Amino acid sequence: MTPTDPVRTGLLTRDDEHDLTRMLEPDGTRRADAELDPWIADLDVSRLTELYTDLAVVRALDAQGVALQRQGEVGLWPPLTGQEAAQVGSARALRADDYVFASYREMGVAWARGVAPVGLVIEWRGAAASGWVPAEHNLAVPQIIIGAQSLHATGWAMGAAWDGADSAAIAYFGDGATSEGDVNEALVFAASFQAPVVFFCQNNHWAISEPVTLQSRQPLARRADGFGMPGIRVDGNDLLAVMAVTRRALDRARRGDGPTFIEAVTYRMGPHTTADDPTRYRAADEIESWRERDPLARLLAHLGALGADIEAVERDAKVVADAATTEMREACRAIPQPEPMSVFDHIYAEPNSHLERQRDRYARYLAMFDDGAGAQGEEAAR
Ligand SMILES: Cc1ncc(C[n+]2csc(CCOP(=O)(O)OP(=O)(O)O)c2C)c(N)n1
Repeated sequence: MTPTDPVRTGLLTRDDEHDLTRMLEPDGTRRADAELDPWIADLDVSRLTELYTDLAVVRALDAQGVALQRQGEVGLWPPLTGQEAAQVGSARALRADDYVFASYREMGVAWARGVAPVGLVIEWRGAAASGWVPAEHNLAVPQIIIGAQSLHATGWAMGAAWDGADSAAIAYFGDGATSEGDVNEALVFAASFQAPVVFFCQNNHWAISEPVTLQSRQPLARRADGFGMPGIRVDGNDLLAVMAVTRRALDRARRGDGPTFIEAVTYRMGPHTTADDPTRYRAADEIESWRERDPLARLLAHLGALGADIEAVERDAKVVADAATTEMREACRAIPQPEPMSVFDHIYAEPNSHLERQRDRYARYLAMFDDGAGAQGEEAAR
C-alpha cells in the first residue's frame, strides 16, 4: 500500500479543481469574476510585464540556487519552481509597512520584498544567521520550525492592531504545516482577537514525502470555517487570482474585520530540498500534469492575448534574470568563510550556562584539528 493510494488508505480523494478561484485559465484566457475583477483593475500590460519579470527572475534564481548547491557553494537549497505565482502574486499585494513571516522556501517573497540576490543564498551557505536585516524589509528571518511563524505573525498583528496601525501581517506556510499545533493555535488566537493577519498556505501537495491527501480529508481552506474565519481556495499558479484574493484579504484585515485563510493550490516541481529524491515517492505523470499549469507560461499567454510582444517580454525578463543570477553567484562565492566559533554569536542577548557549555565543548572539538579552525578552537577554549 502506498500512502497515495486513497482507496486502500480509506482517505477521501480530492479534486484539485474543487471550489478553486481562478481568473486565468491554464492557456492564459481571462475568466471574468465580478467580485474579484476590481481588485486587480490596475494591472495593465506594463504592470503585468513587471510581474512576469518577477516570476522569471525568481525561477532563474531558484535554478541558480540548485546549481550552487550541486557545485558545493551552498549546503542546501529548497527549490520553489512551480510556486512563483503564489509567492510573487501574494507578496506584491503587500504594502511596505505590512510584515511578512515566511518559511525557508519563500525566496520569491524575499525577492519581492527587495532583498538582494546574495541575501537569498547567504544562510544556505552557512555564513550568516540571516540574509537580510528584518526591519529593512519588514520580513522576518526564514523559519525552519514548521509553522512557528504563524504564531509570530499573529502576535505581530495583534500588536499592530493595539497600536492603532492599519498594517497587516502575512504568514506563509506549507500544506504540511497545517498539521502542526503552532498553526492551529495561531488560527484560534487570530480568530479570537480578530487579528489583522493573512494565513497564506501554499499547498504544494507534498510535505517532504507525505501527500496532502494523507494530511487532510478535505480541502485545507475548508478548515478555516471551523476557526471562524473565511477560507478561500485559489489557483496558486494563477498570479491574477492570487493577487486579487490576497489584496482583498489584506483589506479585510486593515478594516478590522479579522484574519483570512488562503489556500493557494500549487505544486512543488522539484525535490523538497536538494537532499531529497522525489522519484522515491512521486509519480512522473503527476509532475507532467502540473507542467501544463505552469504559472509563467500562463501569464505570458495572457500578455500575448492582451497584445503584448511576448518574445520581447521574455527576452527583456531574461536580461534582468541573468543579471540577478550572476550577482547571486558572484556574491555567494565571495562570501568569506565565517569563524567556526561565531555560530554561537547572536543567539541570546545575555550569556547563559547552557550555551557556554556547548561553546566550550565545540571549542575543544575544534582544538583536535591542527588547522586554522583548531587554532581558533584552542584559543576559544582557553
Ligand atoms: C516542527 C518541525 N517538525 C519537523 C520538521 C522537519 N521538516 C522540515 S520540512 C518538513 C515538511 C514541511 O512541509 P510543508 O509544511 O508542506 O512545507 P513545504 O516544505 O512543502 O513548503 C518537515 C516535516 C521541522 N523542520 N520542524
